[in-house]
Amino acid sequence: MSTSCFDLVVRNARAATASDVFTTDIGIRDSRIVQLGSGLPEGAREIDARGRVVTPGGIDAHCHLDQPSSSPVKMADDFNSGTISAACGGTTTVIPFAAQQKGHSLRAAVEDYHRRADGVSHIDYAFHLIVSDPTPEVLKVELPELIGKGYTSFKAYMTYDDLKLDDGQILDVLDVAKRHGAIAMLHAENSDCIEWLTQRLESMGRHAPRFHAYSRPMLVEREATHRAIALAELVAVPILIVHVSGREAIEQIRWGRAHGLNIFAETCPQYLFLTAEDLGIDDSYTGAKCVCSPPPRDKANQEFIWNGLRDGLFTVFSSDHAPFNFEGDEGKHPQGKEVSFRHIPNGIPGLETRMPLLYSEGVLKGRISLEKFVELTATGPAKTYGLHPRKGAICIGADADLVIWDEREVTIRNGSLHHAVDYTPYEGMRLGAWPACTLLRGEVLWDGESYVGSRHRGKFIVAGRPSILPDVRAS
Ligand code: DUC
Ligand code: ZN
Ligand code: ZN
Repeated sequence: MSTSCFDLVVRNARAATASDVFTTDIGIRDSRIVQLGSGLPEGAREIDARGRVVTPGGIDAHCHLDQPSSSPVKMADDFNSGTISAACGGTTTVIPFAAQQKGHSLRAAVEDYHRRADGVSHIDYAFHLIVSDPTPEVLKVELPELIGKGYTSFKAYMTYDDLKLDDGQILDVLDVAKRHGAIAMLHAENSDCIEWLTQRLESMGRHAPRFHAYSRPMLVEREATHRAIALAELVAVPILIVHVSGREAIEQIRWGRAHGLNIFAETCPQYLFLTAEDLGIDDSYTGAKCVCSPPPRDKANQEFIWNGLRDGLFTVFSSDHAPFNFEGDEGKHPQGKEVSFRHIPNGIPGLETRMPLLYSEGVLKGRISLEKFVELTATGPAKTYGLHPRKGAICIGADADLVIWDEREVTIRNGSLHHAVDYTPYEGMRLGAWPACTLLRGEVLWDGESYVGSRHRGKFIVAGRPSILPDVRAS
């Protein structure tokens, strides 16, 4: 009986990394990549990837799973359905949010979130924190302690009454990020402007979903983006602006960078493939399906986002999966009614479609290179959130998280997706690729037709210092 030195060899891969595309066999042992090269000895198992692109497993660095909401609203996906769905679309690591509730401790949020994920997740996961109540205890004790334990990123909101921080509070949390080596993610929309516009729209009887976009024009995102950059400049700390929707926020980020500031940015599929018209061109309620914040803009803004993906403005491409059903009163019909736009839960599903959409519309249509695709969907998120090079890389020592791509025609149908949400905003869209196989640490989770993974394989990953932060030795 021969004993192989590999548990698995992925043979003849056209391996794509953030810097190169090359043909190689990938030798895997004990969940990790242990050898790259041609003509590797036979493995205990073999997968022939001849003619196929193989990329690192995707990292969805902005998604919401089983995040508590105020009753009756409830997310449709928990860590079980959400992570199966992610795996079937080529994602092997998710970073959702442990959200502090005002008046409660941050530590309690993390403990609660572990109870929701541990033993349930099918793929690996780290947590971002959401800081909504930066008390002296949170700033001096809890946040530094949690950063030290591997929660090295947190989100701060400039809008939403139950989450938002004022400028002084944002300065306080940025200062903690600077001193303890974390990256702060900012949701940049001006809360007072949104409230003022919302009240005006409501007073004119304008309640339909499409007025959500009118209540959050680009100006409110532009102003808050500029303010977030100014606050970061004052503290002298890098920040990342999440879910950038179009030209005006991009211009602010370019301005910050031109002034030597370390401003990073994320965008999402909804800003490439949806427009404000998807929220309705009349007062019909189906537009509620595409209510998310910031709202999708227009075709011209989609082009600004593509340019930013191409030229390095964006480091991270995430789904911002926020899974609310359209039917039923737990989702987009709270209280079972067609409610005014201000009460429609914000968010759209997108975990499973994120990677195929960008591969198909970006790589196959010549808008971005394969290397850029890998950078945006895997390597960039891994570096930004302290998971690199264990995650987001095809290199010796990395976890064997891989996607083998099948360049075939696929029509997106919600019935074929694996999330628990009753719709997809991309219904009927025709793509040119879908994963033929998703591997997590050398185990097949998705074989191109079915989910074949076993439950509970997902592990919590302790995040390190984000590698996009300045070197500690330099400070
Ligand atoms: N906007 C957010 O900020 N989070 C969840 C979903 C959304 O639309
Ligand atoms: Zn947000
Ligand atoms: Zn979000």
